[in-house]
Amino acid sequence: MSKVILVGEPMALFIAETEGTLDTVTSFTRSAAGAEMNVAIGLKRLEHEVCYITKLGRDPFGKYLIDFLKGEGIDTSFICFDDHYPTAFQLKGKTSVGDPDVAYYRNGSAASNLKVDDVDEIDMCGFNHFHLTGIFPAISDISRATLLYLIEKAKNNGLTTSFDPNLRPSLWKDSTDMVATINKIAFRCDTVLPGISEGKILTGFNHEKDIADFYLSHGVKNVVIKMGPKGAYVKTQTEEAYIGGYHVEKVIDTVGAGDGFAVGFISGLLENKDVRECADRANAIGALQVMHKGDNEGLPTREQLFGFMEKKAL
Ligand code: KDG
Repeated sequence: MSKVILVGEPMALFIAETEGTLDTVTSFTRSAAGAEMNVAIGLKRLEHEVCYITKLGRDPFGKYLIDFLKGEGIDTSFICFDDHYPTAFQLKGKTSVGDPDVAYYRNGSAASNLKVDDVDEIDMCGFNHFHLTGIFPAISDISRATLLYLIEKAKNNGLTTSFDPNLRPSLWKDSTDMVATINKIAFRCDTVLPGISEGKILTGFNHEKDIADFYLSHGVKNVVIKMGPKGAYVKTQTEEAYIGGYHVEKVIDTVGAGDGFAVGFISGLLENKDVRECADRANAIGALQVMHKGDNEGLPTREQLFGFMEKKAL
């Protein structure tokens, strides 16, 4: 199996026990969130070796998250701690319709203070793949510089790269900066995985084929556009396909579906599958994720994934 490295900001996550606005809910369940961490967990459950880079505060949330990551079997040897800045956390509402409300407490967090100096000794030799998202460069100028440094380091070491734009407008100074930075990063990566509405914002085009062509013309090799329940559209220099989605019994929590999708596509690539098979696997994990509460609880083992995919074939 392959060795994957990721960088991101993990957060303690408090999920509301009851419906209602976040200021009125009195009871929450704690778990863990963070787009890149979700992808790390998913790839590990599919038996790839995973190493996750971040900075945590020396506080109870930092202790909780490092123990959680270790419990998931993720290599934490490149995680550093900060004595002054706290670990981030997030509140998430409970809802039966649409996306839940979220509130972030991550300004001035330890991860937003992860500097180039903290990562320059990391040896990427021996890793196969680097995955990143548009959240980490949004949390501070420091994390943005560190991410750009790590992308170059990964490329210089011959790693393949994948990028999920994961647009979070509330984390950016303005949308011009968001679009310019996200596209600058996307053009440096082999595989780009936008949602259809993100693709429209980032390129100004409305149709998935034009969005894909925009990225292909800037050097991206695989453009994979998430189309919600309809599945995915994938385009490379030589092929294109629409891959239908999986039946979802009941949507419990939409957050983390894109991370599950990324897990499916990346794991397929690492296992030398054709892009159509990668997109099919991506759709399957996206569907499994939305049927579970929490950001990473629905991410399957190999057995669970292939069992679920087989049912569609019947
Ligand atoms: O993709 C899931 C993420 O949205 C969630 O885990 C929290 O990283 C997060 C974010 O910044 O929204």
